[in-house]
Amino acid sequence: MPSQRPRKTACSLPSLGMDASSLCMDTRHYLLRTLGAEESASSGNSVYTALAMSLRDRLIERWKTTQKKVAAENGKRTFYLSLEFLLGRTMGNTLLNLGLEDAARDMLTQEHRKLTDLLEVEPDAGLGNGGLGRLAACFLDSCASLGLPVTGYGIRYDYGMFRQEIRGGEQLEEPDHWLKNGYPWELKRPERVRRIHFFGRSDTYHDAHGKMRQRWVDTHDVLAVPYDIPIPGYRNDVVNTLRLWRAAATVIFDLGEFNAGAYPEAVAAKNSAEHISMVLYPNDSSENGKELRLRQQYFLASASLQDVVADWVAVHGENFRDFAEHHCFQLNDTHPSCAVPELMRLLMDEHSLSWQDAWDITSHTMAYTNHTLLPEALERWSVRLFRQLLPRLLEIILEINGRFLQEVARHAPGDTDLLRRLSIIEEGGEQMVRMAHLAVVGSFSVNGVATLHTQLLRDELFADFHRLWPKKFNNKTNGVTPRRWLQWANPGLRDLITERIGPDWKYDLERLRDLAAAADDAGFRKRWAEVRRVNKKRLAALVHQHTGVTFISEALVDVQVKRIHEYKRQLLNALHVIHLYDRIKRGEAAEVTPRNVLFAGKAAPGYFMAKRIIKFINNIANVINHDPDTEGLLRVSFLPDYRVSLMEQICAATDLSEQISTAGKEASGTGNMKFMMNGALTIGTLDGANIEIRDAVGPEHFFLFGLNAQEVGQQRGHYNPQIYLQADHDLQRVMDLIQSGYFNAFEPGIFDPIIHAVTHPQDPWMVLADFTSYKLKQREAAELWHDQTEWQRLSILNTAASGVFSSDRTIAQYNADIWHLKPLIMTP
Ligand code: T68
Repeated sequence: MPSQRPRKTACSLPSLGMDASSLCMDTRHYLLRTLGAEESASSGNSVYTALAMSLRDRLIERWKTTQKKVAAENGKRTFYLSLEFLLGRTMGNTLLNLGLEDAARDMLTQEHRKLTDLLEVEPDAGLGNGGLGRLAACFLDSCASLGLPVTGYGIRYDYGMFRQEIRGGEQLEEPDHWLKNGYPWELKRPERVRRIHFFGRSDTYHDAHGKMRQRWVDTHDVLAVPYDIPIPGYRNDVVNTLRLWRAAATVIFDLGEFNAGAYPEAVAAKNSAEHISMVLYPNDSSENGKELRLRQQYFLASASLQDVVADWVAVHGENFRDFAEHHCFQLNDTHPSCAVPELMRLLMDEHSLSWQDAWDITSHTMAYTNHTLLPEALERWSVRLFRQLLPRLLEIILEINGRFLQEVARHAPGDTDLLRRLSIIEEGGEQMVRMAHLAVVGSFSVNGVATLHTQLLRDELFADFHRLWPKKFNNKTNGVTPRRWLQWANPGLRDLITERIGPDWKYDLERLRDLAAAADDAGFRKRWAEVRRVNKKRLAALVHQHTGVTFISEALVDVQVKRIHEYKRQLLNALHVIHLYDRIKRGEAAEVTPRNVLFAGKAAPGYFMAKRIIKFINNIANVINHDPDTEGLLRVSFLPDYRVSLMEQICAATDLSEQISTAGKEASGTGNMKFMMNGALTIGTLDGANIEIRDAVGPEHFFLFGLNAQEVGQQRGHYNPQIYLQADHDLQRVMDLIQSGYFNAFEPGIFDPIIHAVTHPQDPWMVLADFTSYKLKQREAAELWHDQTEWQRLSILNTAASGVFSSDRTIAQYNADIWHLKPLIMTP
């Protein structure tokens, strides 16, 4: 019999059901057939994984359709380049966005399991430090929800942000092995691996047409392997992609060495390549200048740009004429700004474009977001390191700078000081590459993240650039995704809001305005307070479980959670806590409003003062919580291992949100928005987005205190903390108590650095300058707490005014002013 080739059959799969029984069938299938678990005795972990796989199937269906649609439309696309994506957990968000929450709950109920227990199995994907990384994650959610074709590019770190333990009041760092049980939300794409060059040298040669060209030779290469995570939009069938790169060796073993018996040497090469994506740098506001960090930065930029260029070439061949019209690269701070010289290199060295053509494309596709004004956080890399690690890139950077400075010199002949200030290369000591200057010169758009911050960029940090190119600069006030931060984190409030104003706010958060009228409805206020009370009970249980501290029921929940940094002034809050304690001790207990003060946050492992502040807070908490005089009046706790999934519980249960940075130092803040959305009142300085929060809710509904940014600037150079100490007797008592060793009885001297920091005229954060006005505002807040009618009214008004802080608004503005993408419309 002649062998017959099997007939080709069109085998299209039926769409997956979106009801509880389809979900149940699939989850059982994965549990029993893929994971090989015993149905009756399967662990939470296997059930979690099986459900995740069933959900992933439903995501992949929509992912494919979205990708086809994007290809068919052949429109412009944006690529969000970020060293950090702080995703947190994914299952809840997937259920919410796909509309499968009830189906999953019903299915699990039938199995005698609780959804809430299952969700706790998932480790947070902690691939970020704080605000900047979480912003990237909120933006991806908004882009997908608005149907914008935006792809995230990042690094798949084996170890994310360290896990924080508190022992004896001090921070201990433990590695975060978040992948140890596998990660069901990613798909490896080995067929799209890219090769990344390091070291070597730049070589001049003549091409086939006799043209003189450059190429990068004798390189040590590393492979970049992509892992894709689906990013679903909110109930719109759009699924975008977050592509994370993992480093791998080009050859697993050096066979020569291996055969010669040098096993460790042979394996070493593999290890050194894989180190690149091993661990996230845990610094949130200082650059550390480590070579490995620069390797990570270039690795991300090169892999992502090669990926995009390869897709272009596959469709358009070597014709790059329309490339700029089809692409935008949004740089999340300067961390991925190697993208500027790297795109130049790819276009010139690998695709034969002229300098001018490559520059036209690069400078019309790059857009840069700045997140900080702090000088210690502005990235500078030594020219020496660049020359060694990325010689061809340095050559291109020097050429960009040379051409740029020539243009400046034409505009301002003879102004050598201006050239020195604007140069991408800092001269003087060791030559350094100023990454922010590289990003500004190479981008068509530069934005800050809140109105004040953008103003300070224009007037101070980038004043010379702003005079040169005023139109390049724009503001995009940050936002947060209302799916995770209101709907998911606070289902009680979500349902109450929907009952009152209907469901439209879920698609347009500005509709929360309609809630304002309900603030005057006593019945509604009561239910609002009841939802918040339930949330607070849940938080109290969590705090008790992890710290042993028992919250006072019905007391004001006063919260400061964020990275520990001197500019964020956890110390100011701590001094105020000591003041409250002092009032209790000196017989004013009757005037002290019962309060639970909650702190949480991580300190960069090398940041001595931040770690000492953690110890200080823990010692204060220990003394206060064990003093019987404080019973029912004051509780203080430091919740360890602050992360996205903890904030989901905290923000829904907070009465008073502490946003107390030194004015001019916090670029925006985004925690402030999460608290407001959930009905917290804010006590804060005129800094970052606090200013816009106050404008939105009305100045009379915001506890404002402290110096403004201008006043902070004016004090610089003649700041004298002694004046503030002498003027406030309460402050003197607080400082005396600390000085007396009251909070470090068996640890002599450990808080001397703190006393020194706040009493020294060089204190850049001016903690004592703001103490008195802070104390008075805290007193106002405490008094208002006694008027629960008014407090709940303001709580509702805060939520009602929070619509503008949706990241959907932010992304719509990025799109209108910078990206100009056409939204995808998915037809069923
Ligand atoms: C934050 N920056 C800003 N940086 O501090 C905050 N830095 O005001 C703002 O709201 C937020 O960005 C979003 O715009 C950061 O979070 C970092 O995490 C970071 C990481 C590495 C190096 C430097």
